[in-house]
Amino acid sequence: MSDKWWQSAVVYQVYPRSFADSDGDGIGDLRGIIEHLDHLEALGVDVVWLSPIYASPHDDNGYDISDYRAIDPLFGTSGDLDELLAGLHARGIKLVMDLVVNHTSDEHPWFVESASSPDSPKRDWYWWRPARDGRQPGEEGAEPNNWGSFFSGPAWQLDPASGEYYLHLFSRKQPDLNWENPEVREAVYDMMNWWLDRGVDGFRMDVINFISKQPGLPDGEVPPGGLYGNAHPHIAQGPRIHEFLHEMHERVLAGRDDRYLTVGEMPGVTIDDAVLFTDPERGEVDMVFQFEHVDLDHGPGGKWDHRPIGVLDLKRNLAAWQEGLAERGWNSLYWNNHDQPRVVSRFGDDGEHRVVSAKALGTVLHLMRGTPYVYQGEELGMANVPFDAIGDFRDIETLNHYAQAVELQGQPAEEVLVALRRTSRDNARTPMQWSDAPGAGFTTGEPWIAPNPDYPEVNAAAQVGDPDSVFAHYRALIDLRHRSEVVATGDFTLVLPEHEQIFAYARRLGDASLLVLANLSGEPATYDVEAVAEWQDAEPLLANTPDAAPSPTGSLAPWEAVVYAR
Ligand code: ISL
Repeated sequence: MSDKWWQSAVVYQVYPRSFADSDGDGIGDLRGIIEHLDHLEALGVDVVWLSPIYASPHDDNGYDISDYRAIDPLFGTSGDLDELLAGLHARGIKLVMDLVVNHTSDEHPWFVESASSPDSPKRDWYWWRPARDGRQPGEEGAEPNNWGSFFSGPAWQLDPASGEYYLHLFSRKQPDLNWENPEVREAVYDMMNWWLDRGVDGFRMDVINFISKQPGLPDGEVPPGGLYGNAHPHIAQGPRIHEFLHEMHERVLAGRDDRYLTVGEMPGVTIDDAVLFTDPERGEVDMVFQFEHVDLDHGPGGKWDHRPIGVLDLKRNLAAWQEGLAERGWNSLYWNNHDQPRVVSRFGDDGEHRVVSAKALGTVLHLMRGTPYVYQGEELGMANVPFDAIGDFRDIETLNHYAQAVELQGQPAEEVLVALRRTSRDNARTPMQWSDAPGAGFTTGEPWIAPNPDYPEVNAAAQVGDPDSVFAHYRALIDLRHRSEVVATGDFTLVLPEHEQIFAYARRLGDASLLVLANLSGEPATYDVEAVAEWQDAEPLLANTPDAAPSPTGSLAPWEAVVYAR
């Protein structure tokens, strides 16, 4: 079998605030997750990645942490976490925690102490800088450099007491830690060891490729029509990034056994970088989350500027990653997480073809080489949300963008809302749809964000026992990865590479091979059977329609996906 257990594993992401609410306060919690462990077991996943449950002011739904070792009372107690861990382990499921150490909350005692005085022993734990030369603190344009925050506005916040600014790449309540300071690194490694000693099985590392900043923090390029300089080239894959990640690996994971999983979230990471980050010989991380395939539909103006893309764009990009990490390193595979709009609405068809397109997209993703991630509700084919007005959104990135675009830049509100409906992170954050009960079975109270109105139709209760459901299809895909060494570790070759509707590929290992054929369009598709002659006498292994042909015929119905094995 595979040499690493995670090569044949599937990870399920739980966003606790939106998963299940056990106490009726409208916010998901740990006991809610405990109540739904059967769902995860039925799906057959191997690992749960739990988004942050630590003490937090919740400016960014827990990605702003004020105590890394405490459970936020909103989510439960430390005992609840132990019970969750035991319940998962009893079912053979591992628990991977979210590690958010590019920044802390501004309410973390480290930052409170750092901000207390320029002479504080922790002053240098964060990025404090005086006003730009010749400017008075607070004056327009006095920020130490021109960087914009990823959540709109400048990336610097003035502390009036000292007259200095601190850096925050995200919200002003998320000051960036200074990883140049060895004390900061030690404190983080200590905390990581503490969690592993407590029995968790690894970490998903938030924007971990941002921890080494370009010394000098140079100004960024201002894009046309933009208000701020782009920080990204000066913070991503910075000069010491490999050193820091290797040191972290040495200090935390190297002395332990092979049961752990580490995945680095890395916006802007390239294939060449990813090979270095994930080469096992280098001892950094097991795999990374890359963003190229989910950024393809972003125009020059960024995530709110939609650019239509086709099947060719998508499959060329995914194939390039398959090929790039074929010899060294490892891919993670995902369509969705708590930051992305729902895949069935984005690359599928959330109307007439919702079920079949959700299954087709699941099929092409899960049978590539890499470790697949399923985001809560994806296994039900949950779709984007028809948000009515700005008051329906909750996400800080979304609300800040709206305020900047409409109030500051004078863009028409209705136009901005169109972009938010399409791309807002809140599309992923509405309650998990458990049943057709009021509140979608998520809560008996008032949910913190309204459920998608399609819940009476799209929900777990309707799907779990139904062999034709999206859930059943995801379960079959997960099961196939567990059983098939070709799926886990076989080679990848794109088939019909120039086809504009069909995403097809072969996986090969020794004499065994597998053909995945998927029409990712709402029109019938034809193709040259000669190109797949090798599978004429193969067996259909899995399909998303009841009447899949016994061998490749040269045509596929809209959104039809079939897998042949020989
Ligand atoms: O892509 C981005 C920056 O290049 C951001 O849009 C996005 O926030 C990025 O994916 C980082 O996400 C992670 O860190 C954020 C948090 O809000 C997200 O929820 C998290 O997944 C800050 O902690």
